[in-house]
Amino acid sequence: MSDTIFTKIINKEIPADILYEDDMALAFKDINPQAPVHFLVIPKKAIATINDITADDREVVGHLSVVAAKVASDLGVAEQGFRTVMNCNEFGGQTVYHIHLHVLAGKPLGWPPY
Ligand code: IU
Repeated sequence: MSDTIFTKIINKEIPADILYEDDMALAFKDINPQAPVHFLVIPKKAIATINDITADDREVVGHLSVVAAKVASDLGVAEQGFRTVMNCNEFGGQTVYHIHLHVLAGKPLGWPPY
């Protein structure tokens, strides 16, 4: 797949407000927050959509939730609660084709999301 802007963030070619990084994943603040706390957790491996995840990606994809909970805890929002969302393709509202877990927190969130 072609690189997205998230590859540039991973490679530190463009700045981002990074909250956490390890060998598999990166978490950074969303540039256009939809809640008082809104950050993204992305794998360093470029996977375009949920549809492109394979069995070999189980560890890295599962790790995204581990990082989401850790960063939420570090930011003091884990106990109140938060929402994770991974959009897929056009109808899912995906705009950046490098999978990412949205983590939204800091206020009671409405449901359903429309
Ligand atoms: P989506 O699920 O693909 O729609 O989410 C993409 C998100 O990436 C969206 O919330 C953007 O605000 C966010 N984002 C960002 O944080 N930094 C960027 O440089 C770009 C998009 I482009």
